Amino acid sequence: MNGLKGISKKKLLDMYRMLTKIRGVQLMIEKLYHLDEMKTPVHLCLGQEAVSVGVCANLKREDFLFSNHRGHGHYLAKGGNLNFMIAELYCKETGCSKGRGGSMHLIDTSVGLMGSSSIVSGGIPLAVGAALTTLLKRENRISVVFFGDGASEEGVLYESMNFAALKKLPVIFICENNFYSVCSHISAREPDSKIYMRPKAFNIPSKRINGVDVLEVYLKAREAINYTRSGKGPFFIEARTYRWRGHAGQGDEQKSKYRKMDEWRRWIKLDPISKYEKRLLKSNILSEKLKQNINRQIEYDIDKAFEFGQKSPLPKKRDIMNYLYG
Ligand SMILES: Cc1ncc(C[n+]2csc(CCOP(=O)(O)OP(=O)(O)O)c2C)c(N)n1
Ligand SMILES: [Mg+2]
Repeated sequence: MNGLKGISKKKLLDMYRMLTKIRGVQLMIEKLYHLDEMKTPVHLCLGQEAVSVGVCANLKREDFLFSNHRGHGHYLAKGGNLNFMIAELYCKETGCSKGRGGSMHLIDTSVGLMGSSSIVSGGIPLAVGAALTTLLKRENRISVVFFGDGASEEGVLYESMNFAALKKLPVIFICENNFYSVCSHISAREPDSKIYMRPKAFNIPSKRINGVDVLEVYLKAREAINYTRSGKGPFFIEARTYRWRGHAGQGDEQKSKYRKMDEWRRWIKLDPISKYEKRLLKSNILSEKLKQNINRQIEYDIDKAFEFGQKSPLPKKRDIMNYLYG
């Protein structure tokens, strides 16, 4: 049965579940972070959930994904294991990076997450390299990289786009433009903030999209992914979104110092989840009962994941040299 805009009911509900899951996980991390048991800096993606969900809902397990420091939503939406992600935040042996990476260095090749990098823009050339491998091996998968507006100011993006366009590589660049790099607004950093116009200099097709509307993200990402999967080369998406909290950690005590408060309030009202939820309820795709069941299940899974993370063992001292290369 068709739901909205020709998208199946199952897909619509899967996206609702994933949005709700990512939101719930972020709120729980924020709630428990002050206990100082998660020995890792955290960069919450509250407010930005629709970009991860809308893009990844179009990807296959074997597609490569590269992420950045704000990567919880990317990992979960790609099919990542919640228990393993939370254990990683507790730096436990059972974490997806065996407790060696923490929040900014998630990796799980079993679902195609080839790594998240704390080096701003660090994932971009890796995604292009992975796309080159795919092309040379004639495999049928694409490579996708998420990065921020701040990363779009790094020179490596332009080298990477040039090479990707030259070789028609199957790579999709997703820039999550949340307008801030730490505390600097984009208008204080760039003379012209039309990020999506820059790929055009390399003949890479690009689009600016509304990153708080999951249906728009899903549909526009689908177009981009179909284009790239069919062998036509790279595609670039600038998804405009907003980070609700500070750059790192809980809350945002500094927000009135570097943000305009009416800007903040306007974006909070554009909450990607409540708007989507209302739409689903109105179209009878979601009922109050189903909503409650979904939310209850997610709360249960989140509680279990935190319990798993807390109770899991730390890596052993004798294994300290494992996974080092030199
Ligand atoms: C190469 C490099 N430069 C600077 C930093 C410090 N730094 C960490 S996150 C960040 C801001 C990145 O902003 P953006 O790419 O927009 O991502 P967002 O935090 O907004 O999601 C900076 C400057 C870094 N980690 N790596
Ligand atoms: Mg940013």
